[in-house]
Amino acid sequence: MKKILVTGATGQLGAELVPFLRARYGRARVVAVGHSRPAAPELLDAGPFAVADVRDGAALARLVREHGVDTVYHLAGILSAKGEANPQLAWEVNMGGLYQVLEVARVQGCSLFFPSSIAAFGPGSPLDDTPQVTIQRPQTIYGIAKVSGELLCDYYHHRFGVDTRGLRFPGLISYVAPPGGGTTDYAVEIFSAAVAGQTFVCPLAAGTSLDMMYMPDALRAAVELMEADPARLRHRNAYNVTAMSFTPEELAAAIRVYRPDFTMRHEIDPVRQAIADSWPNRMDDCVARRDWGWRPAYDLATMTDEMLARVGSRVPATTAAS
Ligand code: VAH
Repeated sequence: MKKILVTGATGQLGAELVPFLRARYGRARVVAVGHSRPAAPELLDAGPFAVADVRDGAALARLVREHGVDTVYHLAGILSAKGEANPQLAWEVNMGGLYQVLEVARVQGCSLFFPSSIAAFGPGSPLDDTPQVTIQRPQTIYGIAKVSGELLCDYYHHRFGVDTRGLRFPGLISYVAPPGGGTTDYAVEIFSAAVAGQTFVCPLAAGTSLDMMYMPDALRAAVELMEADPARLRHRNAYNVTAMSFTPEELAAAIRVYRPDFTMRHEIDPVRQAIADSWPNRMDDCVARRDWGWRPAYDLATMTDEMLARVGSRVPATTAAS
């Protein structure tokens, strides 16, 4: 029976992956690990929780051993824009933490999920229909850590037989836990402004197209990859997966279908704009669709409809097991 440990459990993805996994495998079978105690009491009350710094390999090894963990979803990390403010720390946490987790997985025989990102691409990568295998020379510390992480996870698979698997996530859109310091955060923050009837101040320029995915699809993609027959996986780290790609004005138009009075203006954040300009406009995820049957369930219209309803009523996520 699976016993799972999730690092970064209080972050945007972790805060929803933990309840999703607990609904699927059982509350006691999912250990949530955060770098600090969560504000949300439900994360503490709903199953095992521990505080640990992912750079502390001994602490991680102890948690894995004590709980009999066989699968790690390693989500802890510093996102793209925040990483540019402190690249040394971002490298220490994102790469140092991944190395510690890989060593624990190697020694204790765990499978490992690694969340890569569209950030693993950069100038020189084809930005339209970005293929599974292409040039990857990102210019952010976050992206450099992602592409290095992909290579290190593949190394641990081929050299030591560790069952490492990863996804190149697009921007994730959710309403449970706020994103922190990403370039795609605007696509989350816009909904709070729309619901509050405020003009949204968009940090990215009109015409900036980015891949995006609604959180329920991201949760399902991670679990479906980890449950896939390994014989079908012609790639390990990491698969392109996407659901939609849009510009800020396309997202604003989708919101106006439900909120006709919604208004937006632009105040460009040069750091986020430079990062966004280096990322794909739209990834090609046909290899994930072919190898393990990836299919998104949400598009721009259905995501917008649900986000406005949820942000409007701030109901807890009902991310029941699929
Ligand atoms: C970021 N939300 O903006 C993250 C993600 C693809 C974007 O990696 O940094």
